Amino acid sequence: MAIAQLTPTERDAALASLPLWTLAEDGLAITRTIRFADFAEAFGFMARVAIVAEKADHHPEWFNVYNRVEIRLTTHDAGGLSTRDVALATMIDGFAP
Ligand code: HBI
Repeated sequence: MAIAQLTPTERDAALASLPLWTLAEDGLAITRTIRFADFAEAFGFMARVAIVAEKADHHPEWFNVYNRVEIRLTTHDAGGLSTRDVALATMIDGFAP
């Protein structure tokens, strides 16, 4: 299903509501790095996010080493940021320590 990219105004408003996220250099994604106590905590977080992401059919790009999870959110179907990324980032913030 096609979904629209956020306009620059919508993107700025979204970033203002997500202070822990950074706009990627290409402007097409938002990123956040989260550190946990250890690998078990990091992986538990990823499992919780994965369940909700799968239900929403919107999936993070992420990279994990031990206690660190680097996350990048973008909407491939839109070629950039969409409301789906904002919703997923908000959900992720709710699971993060
Ligand atoms: N996840 N981040 C992200 N972006 C998408 O556009 C996307 C997705 N998960 C599934 C999905 N799109 C489906 O709509 C199909 O395009 C696979």
